[in-house]
Amino acid sequence: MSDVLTAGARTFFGVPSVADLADVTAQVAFLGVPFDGGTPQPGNRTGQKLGPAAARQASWEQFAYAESPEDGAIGWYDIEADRDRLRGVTMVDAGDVVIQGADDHGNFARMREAANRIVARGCVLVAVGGDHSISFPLVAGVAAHRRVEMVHVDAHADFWDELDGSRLTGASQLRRIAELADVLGVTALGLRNVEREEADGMRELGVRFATTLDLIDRGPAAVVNELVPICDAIYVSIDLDALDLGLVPGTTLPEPGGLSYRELRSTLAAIARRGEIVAFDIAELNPPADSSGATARLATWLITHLLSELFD
Ligand SMILES: [Mn+2]
Repeated sequence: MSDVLTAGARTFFGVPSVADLADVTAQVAFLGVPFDGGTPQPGNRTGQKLGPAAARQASWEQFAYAESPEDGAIGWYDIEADRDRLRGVTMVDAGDVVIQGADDHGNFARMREAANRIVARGCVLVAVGGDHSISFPLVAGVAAHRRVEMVHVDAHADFWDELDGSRLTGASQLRRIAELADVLGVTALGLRNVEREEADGMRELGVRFATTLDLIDRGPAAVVNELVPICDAIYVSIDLDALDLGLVPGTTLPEPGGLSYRELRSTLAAIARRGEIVAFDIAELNPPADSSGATARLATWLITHLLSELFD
């Protein structure tokens, strides 16, 4: 009765789910990180923990996946290039990291462990948050397996040393990442709302950075080619607020004057030409602020477009 009924939980893009990371053999593994306990207070909105579920829902129709898991993606037709994209790429949904209340040490340890196991299986990790604090344990887990160049695409630098005594919020995670011995270098792109103290910190720690205006005025490829070194492995973290406020009302801290969707795609395409993107995350999808669902849809198109670059 498959023409009448549909069964099972929704996964990212309808790909098969796996119950045990040890069984993962696909080229791509999606990971939900339903955590918003790293949201800086006061004043910021929570709700990012609902991001993975909203993204799974929004992703359902963007490309097709074969009936049989080993056949991989059927893909999608890219009319602009008159080509089929993602055809045959194998993917799994690894589920969500276990998040338990009042156990942030354990929550972060599980994020780190999940990311580490996925890349150790040879999969490209695609993590969907969650607030931006998740990037620190995810990068740490990836870098423990394979040293990476870090590229952070965000309106904000997220470079506070600490905020009200916490060193692990989504306002500090890039600084924690820059302090990791297994991270070779850090580039921050798309900045436009940054405190002087953060900019000073980035200069002290040798973080390369470009503003939104730099990307728009000089073009994404010129900026990326100047700042991101040619390297073996890259981790990309994308905060949706790198995009213009009007495109991402359903993010936590939308900022005007941001990148267009095309400019972000061009930025990511240029990054993908500097080395192998072994993992990326999309942070700050905030479903309570996303009444139309358009931001979730944008986030999942961004995943589709970036994966299409990686497997072109
Ligand atoms: Mn951020």
